[in-house]
Amino acid sequence: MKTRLTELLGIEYPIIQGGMAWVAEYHLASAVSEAGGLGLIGAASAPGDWVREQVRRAKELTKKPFGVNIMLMSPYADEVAKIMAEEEVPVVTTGAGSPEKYMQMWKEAGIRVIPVVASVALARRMERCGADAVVAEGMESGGHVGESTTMALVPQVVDAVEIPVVAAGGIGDGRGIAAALMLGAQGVQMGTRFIVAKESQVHNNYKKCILKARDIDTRVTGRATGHPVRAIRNQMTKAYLQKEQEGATFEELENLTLGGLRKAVVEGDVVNGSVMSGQIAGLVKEELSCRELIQKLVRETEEVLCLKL
Ligand code: TUI
Repeated sequence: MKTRLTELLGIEYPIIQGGMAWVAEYHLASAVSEAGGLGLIGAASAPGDWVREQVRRAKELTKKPFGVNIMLMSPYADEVAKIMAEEEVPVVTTGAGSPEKYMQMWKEAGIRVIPVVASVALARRMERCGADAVVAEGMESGGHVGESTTMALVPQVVDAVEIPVVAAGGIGDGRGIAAALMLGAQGVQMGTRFIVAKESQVHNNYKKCILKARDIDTRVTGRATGHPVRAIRNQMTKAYLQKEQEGATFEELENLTLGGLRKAVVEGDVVNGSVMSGQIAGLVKEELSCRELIQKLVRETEEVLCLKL
């Protein structure tokens, strides 16, 4: 499955594992890279020391390329950005903002930079400032989401830029990967599917929640605060949406979600925590190792595209 993305990154398959906050740590990232995809460590809102340690652990477990996702709203973003250059991390992806101010430093360190974008305008800006590729992420994805769907966003970004485009949001199996390639993407990024991988260290309650979710079980909270976040519906999303409708203040709403993801991932509190997940949760029915999963995805994609002999 050679594409411009596999060539750019030196990986076997055009499959990136999303750099999900709290979920994407070095065990998962290194397993995905070892299996021929690109594994990412999610720096989320963690301090620099934690991220540096994660990077060093990943380097011990794989000699293949891996990356780090930097969540640009993090108070530690500046510090983590510098560590990327010091540790010569092969690939950096970014989310929830524009990484323009770090671009020169990363390019000088030889890092491949792949910002996640939710609009054509940001994709163009990222290309102009030197991005090597972009991830075009539709609102079917879990966590912080934009406005457009993957089906609408990806071909528009593909037409707008010359650099490779990676599709994300709503992709859960080989049919989704094949569809993304048909839209002109050079690869995919998948998050939710990897939460349930054997190597994923998330609490078993979180995995069970995704395994039993149906197509209609996610909700987007925070549209009113400007921080829309998709998660599996539970007591927290219900209370949040009710308060949001009643015109609650930003602080009241933030208090409901504060630390919610950690609560769900680490403590397994899937009732009051934030069980971030994409809309494809209903497609996820089994816990596989990263190698089994990636092999299955590649097989399914080839079958759909009739590439198999
Ligand atoms: O970043 C994500 N997804 C995330 S980050 C996250 S951590 C979090 N935890 C609790 C509350 C809120 C966040 C969970 N999920 N995806 C990448 C992404 N980036 N999606 C959309 C965007 C985006 C949105 C606006 C990127 C840039 C942007 O505007 C930047 C600009 O300057 O125009």
